[in-house]
Amino acid sequence: MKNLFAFTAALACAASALSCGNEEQYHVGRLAFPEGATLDEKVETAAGLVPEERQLEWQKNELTAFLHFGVNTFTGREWGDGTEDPSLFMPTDMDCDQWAEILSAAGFKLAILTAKHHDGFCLWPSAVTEHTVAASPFRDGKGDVVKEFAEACRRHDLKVGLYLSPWDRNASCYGDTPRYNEFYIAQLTELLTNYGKIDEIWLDGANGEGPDGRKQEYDWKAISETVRRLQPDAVLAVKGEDVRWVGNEDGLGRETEWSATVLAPALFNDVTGQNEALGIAEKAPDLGSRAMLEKADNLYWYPSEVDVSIRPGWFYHDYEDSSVKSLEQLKEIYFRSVGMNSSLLLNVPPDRRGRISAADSARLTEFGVWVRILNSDNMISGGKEVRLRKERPSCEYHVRPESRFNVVMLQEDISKGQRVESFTVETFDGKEWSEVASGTTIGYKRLLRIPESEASMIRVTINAARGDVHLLRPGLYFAE
Ligand code: FUL
Repeated sequence: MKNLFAFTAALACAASALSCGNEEQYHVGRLAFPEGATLDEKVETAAGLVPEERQLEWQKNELTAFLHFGVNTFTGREWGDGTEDPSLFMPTDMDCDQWAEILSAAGFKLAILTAKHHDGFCLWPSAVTEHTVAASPFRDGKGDVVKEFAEACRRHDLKVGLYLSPWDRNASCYGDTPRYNEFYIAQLTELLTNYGKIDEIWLDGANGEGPDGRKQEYDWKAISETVRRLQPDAVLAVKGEDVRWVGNEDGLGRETEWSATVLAPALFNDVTGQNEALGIAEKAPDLGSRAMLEKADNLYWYPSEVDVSIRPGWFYHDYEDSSVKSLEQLKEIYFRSVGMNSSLLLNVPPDRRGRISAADSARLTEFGVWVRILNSDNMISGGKEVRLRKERPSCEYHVRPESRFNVVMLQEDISKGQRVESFTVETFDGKEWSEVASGTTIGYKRLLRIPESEASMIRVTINAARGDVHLLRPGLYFAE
């Protein structure tokens, strides 16, 4: 097995527009700072932290859909208590192709289904519990929602993700630590073995006590090893070590969002206790500044995912049909997630028929059209990836004549790390340069909304960075 903290690869820096003489030191996934390192040394080391291949692929998805579906859909609750009768689960007209078709057409690349929520009811016929679809009237007890979902996703070019709640309010072994861990790994194994390629496993953080107040200690190491063994390309989210919960459920990313963070995923925190030592959790406003690097011993590539529901609740409730988020709200969420170095995980819960409701489907279609138009016409002419060094930290790009734009898109090549700490964007109108935007981090993607502008050139200047900056060709777009 790869040594967790010492997997350092010295890779030649990739081709860039500017000369590229030096080699850069890369650390894949995580690193430990050398003992006694000064802040400057830590900053330099941090610049070389790069994502695992699976994290890099995940980041490119940008739009992921969440599908909360289960007994709560039929009880009207958000958290079931595990005593629900499986016969409640009775979608009258379930059609996973309808879900996948709508999501794919709206530009989503991955969809995550709640295979099991906190109530413990399994949407597949798990062999280790009777609390499953097999005990429901759905398809005469022969149904398997996970199977139908996975197959439909593949028919519509969507990657497949599954939510398997660690907290289980039905399992009698919950809280009996070794027994429940075995039970949970058995369920995970079923999901990772019987449904083809899985791209994301979502390990929710909510949990309460088991019967008689017993507290469950999860075996994150065994969970992670099971996923690595059975689905090496899948990312593990939230309690997993590949993808981080942004810290709220409102669709709000951070202005300053580091993918190289001092927040240790549960698996590694169990070993280092770094989060307690630093006094941080997922909600902390600062997870990666120099001040945090100074205090930390370890750094993790742990990019942010922004989860939010298209409705007030995570599960479908018909009384919320008139509270579906407006297109304006979804645009705002897009800029605050995809536009702030995060991935958007938008929940669209199927209704009691087992279909995406008309209201949600209409809104998703509008949103998808808006996203497509926004990204369709880059008004920069020419230009390519550049490596910006300290001595020459800016680059200029020509703008297509007679272009009107109000969004600037910046991207670092994160396969070479996340380094920008402060930047400025200026436009040139033929006579003078004017600043139109500025910010702190860029990372995988930064979208900056600016007043509607015209220009013959734009200039991006890096005011502070942790090393040479690998900037991809920027974008200028017009958002309706
Ligand atoms: C939370 C859960 O408790 C909610 O029910 C929902 O699944 C959300 C995405 O995560 O922690």
